[in-house]
Amino acid sequence: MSSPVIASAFAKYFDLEHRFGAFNYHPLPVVLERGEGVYVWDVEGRRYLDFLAAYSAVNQGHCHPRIIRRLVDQAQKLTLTSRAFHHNLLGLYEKYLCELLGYERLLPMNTGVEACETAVKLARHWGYRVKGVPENKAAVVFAEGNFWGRSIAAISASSDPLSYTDFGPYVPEFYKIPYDDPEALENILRENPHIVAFMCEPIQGEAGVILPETGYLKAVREICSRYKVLWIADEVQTGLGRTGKLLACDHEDVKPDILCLGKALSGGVMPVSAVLSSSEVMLTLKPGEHGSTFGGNPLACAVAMEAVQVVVDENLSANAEARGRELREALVRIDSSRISAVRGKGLMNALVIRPKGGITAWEVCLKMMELGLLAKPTHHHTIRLTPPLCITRAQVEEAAHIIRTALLSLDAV
Ligand code: IF1
Repeated sequence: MSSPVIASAFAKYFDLEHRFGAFNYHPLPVVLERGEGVYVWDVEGRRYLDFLAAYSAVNQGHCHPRIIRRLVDQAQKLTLTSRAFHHNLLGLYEKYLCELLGYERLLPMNTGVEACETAVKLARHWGYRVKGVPENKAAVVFAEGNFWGRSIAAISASSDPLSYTDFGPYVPEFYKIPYDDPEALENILRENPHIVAFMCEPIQGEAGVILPETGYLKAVREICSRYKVLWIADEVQTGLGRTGKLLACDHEDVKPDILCLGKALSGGVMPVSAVLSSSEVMLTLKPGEHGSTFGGNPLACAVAMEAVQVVVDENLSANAEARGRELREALVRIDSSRISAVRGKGLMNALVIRPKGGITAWEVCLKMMELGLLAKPTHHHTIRLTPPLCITRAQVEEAAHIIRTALLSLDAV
């Protein structure tokens, strides 16, 4: 923290977390208390452009008035019935999202990791009941560099030692192949007839915004179909406008067998996730075989319908495409030897920092914070730049100016 004034104002909040919390995060030293659109404010009233957008959960912008109104209205009416009873919004919500995205059926969950885990369970079930895989032999293939959460299944699929070390034993029959490598996929499917699914992100997020070659998703689609293996697309982060299309898979006009959504499905208001698929896959589940107390609750259904309709009504996909281009153009114009790469699609972007003179991506983020922009470094010196999709051209310029100023002021050191 370079400013002692801010540090002292934040100290009591840091101190409480330090005394009573778990240390499983390393946040930037800022304490936020309010958000609106692309902006958030700290407890001292300082305003920041939010270039993390809660890891793409706040695509619609903070506290979107339509989503909050729907949340409050529904909260005053009915919040949770459990799935022991029907309620008046679940079917409407399922129909709405299925028709919008071209799927036959939807299964509601809460967090992204639950949606992904559900997809894997569903694929195993389909493997036994439809594909004819022998008992307990079902295998699932994942792409190296994947990230789908912190559950034991998710870390079993992970290739990041930080995620899985000392949390074993792991889920068996999970295999990892290189990302963006159709040949590796074909090879493993050829070798093992018990593979039921291949799961991947259309653009890898946690791995550092890794864009596959154009044609990869089409190849994955074709190979999976040929080997009668389900393709699971994890669009928890890339979905709902983030990459410039409603789904990132739309860039290659391909449709996964199982689609996982989360994050922006609620506009960042509450955890809402979903798994979509065909009847053939979804109807292998019978009562009692899967579920969740909160999954598909009335509050979530109301909020999700409104949140997705906001993405549609406000043309947020198109805005992501246009503003993303402007952002990348502005970033590549910055004349700083600290930038080693700029990449992305729509508003899922990465700025890769070349560490030198003791200045890493972390220091760049601290400097940007001081100048009024919040972003977070990930592995490999990559700073993720993923603002809410409602960002305007002027706000992109404001952000680019801050990023430029931060980099150049560090150059001067
Ligand atoms: C954290 C990153 C983002 C996801 C994809 C499923 C999930 C996620 C593609 C699980 C979650 C998160 C969680 C967040 C950090 C984060 C992240 F930095 F790891 F890479 F978004 F960019 N599939 N992503 O990205 O969803 O269960 O969390 O709702 O703090 O762990 P969840």
